[in-house]
Amino acid sequence: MPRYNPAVIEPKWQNYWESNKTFRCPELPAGDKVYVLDMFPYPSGEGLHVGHPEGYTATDIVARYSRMRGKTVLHPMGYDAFGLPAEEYAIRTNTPPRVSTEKNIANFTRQLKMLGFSYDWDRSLATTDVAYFKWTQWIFLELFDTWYDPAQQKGRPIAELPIPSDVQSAGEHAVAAYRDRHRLAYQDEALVNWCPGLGTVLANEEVIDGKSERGSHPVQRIPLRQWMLRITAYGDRLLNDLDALDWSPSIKKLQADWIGRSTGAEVDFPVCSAEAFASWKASRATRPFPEVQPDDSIRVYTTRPDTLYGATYMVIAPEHPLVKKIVTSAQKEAVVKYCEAAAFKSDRDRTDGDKKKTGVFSGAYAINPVTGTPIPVWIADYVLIGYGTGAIMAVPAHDDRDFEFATAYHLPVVCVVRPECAGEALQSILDGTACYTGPGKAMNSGPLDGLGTDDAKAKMISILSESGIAKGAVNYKLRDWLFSRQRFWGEPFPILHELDSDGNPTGRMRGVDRDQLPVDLPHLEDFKPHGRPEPPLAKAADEWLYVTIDGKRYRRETNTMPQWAGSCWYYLRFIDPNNDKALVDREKERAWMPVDLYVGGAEHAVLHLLYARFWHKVLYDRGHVSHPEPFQKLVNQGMILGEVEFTGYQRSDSTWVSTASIEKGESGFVERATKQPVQSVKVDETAVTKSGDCFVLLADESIRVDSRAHKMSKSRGNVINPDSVVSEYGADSLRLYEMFMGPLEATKPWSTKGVNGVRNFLDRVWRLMIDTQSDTNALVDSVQDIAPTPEQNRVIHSTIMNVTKDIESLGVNTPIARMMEFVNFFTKEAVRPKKAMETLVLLLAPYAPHIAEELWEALGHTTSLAYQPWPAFDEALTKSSEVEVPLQINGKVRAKVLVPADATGEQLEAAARGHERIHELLEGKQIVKAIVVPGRMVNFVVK
Ligand code: ANZ
Repeated sequence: MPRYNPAVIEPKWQNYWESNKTFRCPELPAGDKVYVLDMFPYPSGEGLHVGHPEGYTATDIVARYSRMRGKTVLHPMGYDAFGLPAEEYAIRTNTPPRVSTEKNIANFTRQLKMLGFSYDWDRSLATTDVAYFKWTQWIFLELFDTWYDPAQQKGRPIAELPIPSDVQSAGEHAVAAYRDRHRLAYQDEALVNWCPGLGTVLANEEVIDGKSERGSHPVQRIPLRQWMLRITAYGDRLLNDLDALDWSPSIKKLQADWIGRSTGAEVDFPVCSAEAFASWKASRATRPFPEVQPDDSIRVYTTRPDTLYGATYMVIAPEHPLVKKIVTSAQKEAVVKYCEAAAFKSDRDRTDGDKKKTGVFSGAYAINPVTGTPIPVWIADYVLIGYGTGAIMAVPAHDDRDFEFATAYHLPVVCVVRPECAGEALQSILDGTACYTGPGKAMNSGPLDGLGTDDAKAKMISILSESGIAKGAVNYKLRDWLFSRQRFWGEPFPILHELDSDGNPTGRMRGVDRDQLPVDLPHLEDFKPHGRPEPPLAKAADEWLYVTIDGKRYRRETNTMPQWAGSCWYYLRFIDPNNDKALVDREKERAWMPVDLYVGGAEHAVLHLLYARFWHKVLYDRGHVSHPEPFQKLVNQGMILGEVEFTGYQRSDSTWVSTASIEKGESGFVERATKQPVQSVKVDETAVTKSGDCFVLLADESIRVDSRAHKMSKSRGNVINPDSVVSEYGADSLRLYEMFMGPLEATKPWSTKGVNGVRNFLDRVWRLMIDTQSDTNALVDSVQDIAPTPEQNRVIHSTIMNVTKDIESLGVNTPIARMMEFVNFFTKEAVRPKKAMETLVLLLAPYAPHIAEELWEALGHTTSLAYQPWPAFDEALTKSSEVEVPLQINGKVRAKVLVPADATGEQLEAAARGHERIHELLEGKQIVKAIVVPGRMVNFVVK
């Protein structure tokens, strides 16, 4: 085989690895372990895109490198295969989702194997495997069997939940209901986005402006009985435990913001009726207001209890249970209408700062507990029912949203925090014509006056707590996790609902006995949604739907779990994929966890990682895993954009205008000088050249053009298919290129030219060792079994050192440049010591494993290099033995001298004085001073 031919080499080594099970990982690590994990893909019908191999190559480099460092490496791959596309495909084509899913998995596996990743394929799994989701259901039962004990800060078995005596005495049914209310997996009426047009419930992300993202059908918020997971109980631990993780600060912040812990107070405002208010007003009575109805207090959550004196009105969410109770007959019609309209808006729309705030007066008043003054209670959808208490005290002087609302509805604004600023800015805040949200000194606030914001908050809480009106409170943005979907292609819940003798649900439920798991999906002919918010599994045959245990009849739960479920614990199953006694063997779990490196897309920075951490903590509390966190180090790979596209601009006569000479006109761009419109024209990359920071036309370098890379998308037609890159350049070139593009975390544009560049490099590596004239892989004559020269040694050792250091810190792009330098150097050497060539092959192996194995074989080895020791370096040898030092006279370089790298100052000065040219120049001059920096420079200051 004369030339480098990846089409032959790559399948050869893939077969070798597969038949020799080269990357099979032992059950337990021998010595140090490394668990290197990729976020497993959803096997879509489109196959892999070039974004996938980016992260997978980086982890493969780490896995291969670690094996060569003698570590036992667990490096598995699988598929997150439940989900909507397979089900929609099923509806369209009447293909069972399992069939299309398996076809897609087969295609993904082919592509991943084609790229030479060193996975232990014997551990592969899909979340849709019945043997896998049996354990997903098992974990659900564990969540169902757990309550959170706030005192111990820990999930405990439901059997250990203390039952209050009044519940106990109310009977078995009450006790069961009490337990159900405390489980980590519980059922609740949740407001869901119901889309009658699509016949399904949608996630918040799928709703835009009150319409479904797909098809633009109206979406309504309706209460529906749903499964919820009590992730909020773990809010503090999910937040605090971030500290010890080796994750980027930005990802930690995203998680922390999502959890959104805030501290403040809950304060009760007694409601008074409109009549009581009217009579109070008529009598011109002053404080305190007598006729409160203490039963109907509005409890608010505030982070600024220091501003209570400035609360001039209140707002309750349209869904708040008090709405019906307090609304006056005069206001009823308007209120009902308003609340109905609010039901069509998503939380995102309601809190969108750009949208106009709306609301309606309830007719009722409440008493500000510190001023004793009645303030109006409004209903407005900028207050969400799901946050805090679903009601607020509005302080328009110090809260932007309240200020905007008060301005729109002419409600009073009372400044109670004096900021540090002065002049007009201060005056408008004091007047209530501007809002100030920062800290300052309390004013108009009775006993708080003069206190700083933090002190004022604390004092207000302490004053009000004495009379039981307020207490400190913590709130989270994090909501309990809505865990059920009205879909077919998901894990069935292992839950049975008890029926009475008439076949009606009694409200009691039980988990499926664990020895009856898995609960497989029923066979369904018809997957179509039926226009009611009832899951498709309800259409299953009675044999599936109804179960009789000990003479009692039950109906199975017909919701399915969301796609997130399977990805919450797959990393545990990889450790012990065939265990049919437990989700994972304890000893193996202890040996392999936590994951040492987890790499995946930044789009999973919040939900997947938070959900998986939550499940892990529950499993930890229940004694199934040994470590409180699953993923010790996390890296998010950057997005790969399409090729850079160039755009130039032309006048109507097709002459070019530089982008420097155009500006935005009323409709599109115009030439600045003439204000005439210009047309944008796509310019081919061969017609441009780089000039400084910009691109210009090759034909006329005064014409600048725009350059931009876009997200890859089918509609833009800029998607790169890994199959075609591999068939044209080879998998090793694709792998190498994806790393060469730049730092793993950066967003980078694709460049086919760049792939060609790394392919040329691999061709040069090949020719460095292989005689391309021979029929076999004979070595070129210059490769000889001979000791390297000192200079060759310097290149070898510094390359090893730099590549090693960079891989260790996951700088996977920079080692390639080092290897290129190495190849440049040895290409010029007449004699290429075999040792040097072997070193290069071993360094290259994690990046381009196929060519590396082939060359390793050509160098005379008979086994795979996968477990060859990684080359060692001697730092002393990386330094050049001699250095060139510039010699200056009065700061001007006049000559250079070669001296031993460790020459002392005196030796260096002597060498400088002895240099022929310097000697000449110094003759007859008076040397005022000689400045000598060993290894760096000599400067003679002369007169
Ligand atoms: C009075 C106040 C005065 C507030 C002030 C802020 C500034 P974070 O920090 O995000 O937790 N709020 C409370 N519950 C709400 C709900 N269900 N819907 C919309 N807004 C709600 O925000 C807490 C603040 O958001 C609370 O503090 C409350 O307004 C508002 F100068 O109370 B504040």
